[in-house]
Amino acid sequence: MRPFASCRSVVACCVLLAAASPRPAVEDGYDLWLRYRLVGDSGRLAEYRAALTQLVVEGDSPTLRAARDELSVGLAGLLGSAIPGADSVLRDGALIAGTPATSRLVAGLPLADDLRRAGDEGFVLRALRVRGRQAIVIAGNSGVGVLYGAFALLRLIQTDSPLRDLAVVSAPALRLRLLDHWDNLDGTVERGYAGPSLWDWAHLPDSIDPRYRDYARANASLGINGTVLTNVNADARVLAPAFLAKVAALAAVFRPYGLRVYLTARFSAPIELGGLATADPLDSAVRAWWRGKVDEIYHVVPDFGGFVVKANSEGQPGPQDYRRTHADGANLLAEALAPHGGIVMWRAFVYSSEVPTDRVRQAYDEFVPLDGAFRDNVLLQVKNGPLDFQPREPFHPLFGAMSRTPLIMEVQITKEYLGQDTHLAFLAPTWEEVLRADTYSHGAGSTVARQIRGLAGVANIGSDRDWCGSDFNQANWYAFGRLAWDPGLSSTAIADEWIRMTFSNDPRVVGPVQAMMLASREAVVNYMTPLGLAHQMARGHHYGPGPWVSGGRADQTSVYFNRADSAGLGFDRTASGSNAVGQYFPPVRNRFASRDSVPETLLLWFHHVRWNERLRSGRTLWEELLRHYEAGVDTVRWMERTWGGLEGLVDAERFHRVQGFLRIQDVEARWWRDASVAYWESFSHLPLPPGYEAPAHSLDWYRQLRCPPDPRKPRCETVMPAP
Ligand code: GCW
Repeated sequence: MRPFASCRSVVACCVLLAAASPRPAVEDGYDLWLRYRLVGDSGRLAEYRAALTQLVVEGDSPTLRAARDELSVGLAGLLGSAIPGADSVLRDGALIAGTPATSRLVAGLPLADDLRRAGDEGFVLRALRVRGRQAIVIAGNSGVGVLYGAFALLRLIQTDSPLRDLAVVSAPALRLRLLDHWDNLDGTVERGYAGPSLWDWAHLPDSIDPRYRDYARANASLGINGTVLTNVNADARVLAPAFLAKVAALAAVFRPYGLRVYLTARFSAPIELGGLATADPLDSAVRAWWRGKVDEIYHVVPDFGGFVVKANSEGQPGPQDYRRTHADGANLLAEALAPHGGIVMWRAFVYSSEVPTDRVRQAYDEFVPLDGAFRDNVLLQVKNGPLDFQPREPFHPLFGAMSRTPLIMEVQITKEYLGQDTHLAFLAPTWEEVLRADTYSHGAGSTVARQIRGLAGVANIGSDRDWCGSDFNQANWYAFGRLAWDPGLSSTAIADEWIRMTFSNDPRVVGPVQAMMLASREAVVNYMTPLGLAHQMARGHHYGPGPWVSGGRADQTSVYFNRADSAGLGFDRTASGSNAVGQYFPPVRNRFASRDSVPETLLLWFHHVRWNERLRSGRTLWEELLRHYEAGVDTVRWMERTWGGLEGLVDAERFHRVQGFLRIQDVEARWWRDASVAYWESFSHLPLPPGYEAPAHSLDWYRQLRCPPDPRKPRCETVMPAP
């Protein structure tokens, strides 16, 4: 078998089809979930047309103009014709939008309580009578609240919801809702699978790509209020005047949409840019340099948000280079930002191969002793799990453990470890699982969502026409934004909205696509890293299986994490092992530590289990492991069939694109299963049960496959040897 031959020809076919198409690709993905196509598949069109006959946006700030533009374009598309603006008479069906300060109509309405609940950024949507006319009102205390409300109203129409008794008050649960771009100044994107960076540094600040505005619109539609433009593996040059002018140009485009700009700060910038001999955080010249630099930034970007910093991690410079602590480093920048209201998001993603303890313990060990040592405007940015954005990890033990330091949770929207551009993996369930996890830090009910001030998502956006490299990857940008606004939303509800806005309200589409999305992440877990395994991907680019990866830096290898041996599989993190389990609060600690109560999904994360040992299911580890790999592959096949059943219900362009990627996923899910099972078999020496689909090749065959080093889309086709 040549596992990659089929996917190659499908990709080629798609390219040819696109090239042969005589008309512009209408469903090329550019419009994201803001397509605003006629609500033809809704029985409510007549109701919507009657309810929305006149657009009255009172106020004239850039943000209110953005709200007006969005409503007029959106409603014209959804309802099939433009709705007239304000004139001297208020009509039945008026859509009134504004703040009490900008709108006499809004100020005259009994909305004081609702507006109080809406806060600075929230909004009120109400159907009510205004001056004797039946109206719909979008009210906020700020322009951006109104803008968010406008998007929320459009979403209700896009998702076929009734407007008659509309009464919504919505306010974001988290203050910081940010995208983190890992974009480099040379246009490459670390772990980006959607083309080169969106930021066209070469042509900024004079030439402004219209996409920047659409990027801001998409973020505002979700309530995302900040964007970190640059990679955490930072380049000091972004802080030089020429680049700051470019940053200022982007900030000007984003500002009306409530989207603040942040940058990553390279700790050694005072040396590289300032010509100083040191970057020691306690050195007075270094402090003066950062103060001057920050003043300079605020001069050109008055609403600059602040810095994200990766320090003393994976080779990045940091305060420990000068025998100072992370708190010394963070406080240096915080001190410079404080007079301007800026913040520092200091990353907790630190681990060192020189430290002999279990890698997943190290961030907690490093930062808990520093609790209380940070300035007020420092937040510690903690990844969702203690390792590194794996298909599944337990929640990070730092959540709840830093009572005097505000935390922000970082998740990865780009699917570095989950099949990158092609594999369908809807990530909302991953994030929902963590947000709802109970840390017990302050007794029962201390969920992770309650321990954080913000959510940062490593963006999956590039300059590909469809922004995210695949139609379904867009759902992860969407889900991230919705959860950052309301961490209590369910994955099911988010998928439902996204499908209706992106594809259709037709129940024959919504039901099956929702089922696919909700099953997809567990499928990836099953065929890549079932039962709590982690970091079994190929070295470097992390694409494809590599459970045998060893050598080099130990704490980045697969064998470090799987601990496979002739006795069994899994990492003992109980008291008899690394005792990482001890970093959790008691009831959680005990649940994870005990073989009787550890969730099966995390079994091998916390325990080394004998191959023949019986699990709670009654099956042995070996049997259970095989079942999970098989289930992963079966789910992908089922997704392929389910999608195949939608032909004719989904436009042909997207139907074929998704179909092609599902074929790739099918081939690669089997590659994952077979390579992994062949490898585990070399330790367990146990037979495969009768009827089990045996690996197509020998272990040696899988081991010698080589993918190119970190290419944009690392298919292995060019290097796949003949069987
Ligand atoms: O997930 C790992 C990635 C690195 C990344 C690092 C981090 C930006 O493999 O590419 O570097 O995490 O989060 O800093």
